[in-house]
Amino acid sequence: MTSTGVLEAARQFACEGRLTGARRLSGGHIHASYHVRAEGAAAPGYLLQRLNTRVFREPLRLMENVARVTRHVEAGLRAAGVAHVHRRVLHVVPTRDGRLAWPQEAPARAAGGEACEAAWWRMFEFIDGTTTHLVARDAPQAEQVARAFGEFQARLSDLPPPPLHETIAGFHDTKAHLEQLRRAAEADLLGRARQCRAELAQIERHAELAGALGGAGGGQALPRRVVHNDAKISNVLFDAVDGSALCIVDLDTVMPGLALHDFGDMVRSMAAPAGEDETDLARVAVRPDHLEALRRGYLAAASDFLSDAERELLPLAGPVIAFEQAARFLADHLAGDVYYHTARPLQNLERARNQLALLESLLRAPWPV
Ligand code: GN1
Ligand code: MG
Repeated sequence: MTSTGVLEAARQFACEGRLTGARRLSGGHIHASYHVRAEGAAAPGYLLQRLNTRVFREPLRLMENVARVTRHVEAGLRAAGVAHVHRRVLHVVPTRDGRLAWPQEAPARAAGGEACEAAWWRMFEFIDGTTTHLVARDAPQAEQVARAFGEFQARLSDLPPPPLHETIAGFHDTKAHLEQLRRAAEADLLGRARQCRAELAQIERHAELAGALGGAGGGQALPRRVVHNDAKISNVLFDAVDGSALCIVDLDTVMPGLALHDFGDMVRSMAAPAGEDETDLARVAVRPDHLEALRRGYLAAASDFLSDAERELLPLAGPVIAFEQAARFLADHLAGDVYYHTARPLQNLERARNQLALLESLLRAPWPV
């Protein structure tokens, strides 16, 4: 996408100042993100995103959710007298005609004659002076992030009806992800199944994890709450100066789900010293002090609303989500890397191996008491 094309999209939004340039931001497996500079605006520029409509098929419903969630969190922060609210929650910038996203019409044919897809864009105020992390630097940082996601769930626990839209159906349906993997292996479109027999077998050995959060306390279903659904450390902005966790981002999958799925993603992204793209699997090993910090941080914010059944199943949340993510990466490898952005061949297979190493390490790690 050319810089002119990005600026053309940016100009559809009700932003202030003169837009002077756009820079592609790295990170994120799904959308393309840009920092748009604006001279003379109160905000330090804008975050413009081209939405991946293969993954999120209904951009306006998605943005309705994001707008409701951000407004609710903002109101809660203001009511609690929290300082610098504009740095602690995303702020949606609507289009000039008041819509939450801009549908860019597809040109009939691109210059090269190749068909071009329509695109949807959205904008937020940019939050500057922040950094992100792919893994937790130390146990206090892990504790802080876990508390931040717990507070996020707590703030959304009184979101007024109606329920949020389901932006991706069955998003954390672990059984469905396992089935999808089995189908991808069966179809074996690219002849890759032979090369990942060991990983497929390893997943099958842990297949019972797919139903592990299905019920507790005599088969009772766990409560559905408004949760983030992608609660990894890279979805938190930290203050570049004091290192504190400032703002939770990537709100595309905030919708009804299980609180434990969020806790599982916290464990998945912070228990080990290496992230999901690490290929040295010796580094993908659980740090027990981080596990303890995650539990402490999360319970500090969430213990008021968690049920006994949820509390009992906390130790299984990390393994379930590592299992699910391994199945998703492996299924995408088998299907030809159609879902997750990849930078090199075999990256999804390597990610699956990484998540399986994490899973084995989590299953061996003693749960802190
Ligand atoms: C995707 O776009 P990103 O990197 O925040 C994915 C998550 C996965 C994650 C793996 C909509 O998130 O579910 O856990 O990659 N998001 C979607 O890191 O599929
Ligand atoms: Mg995401």
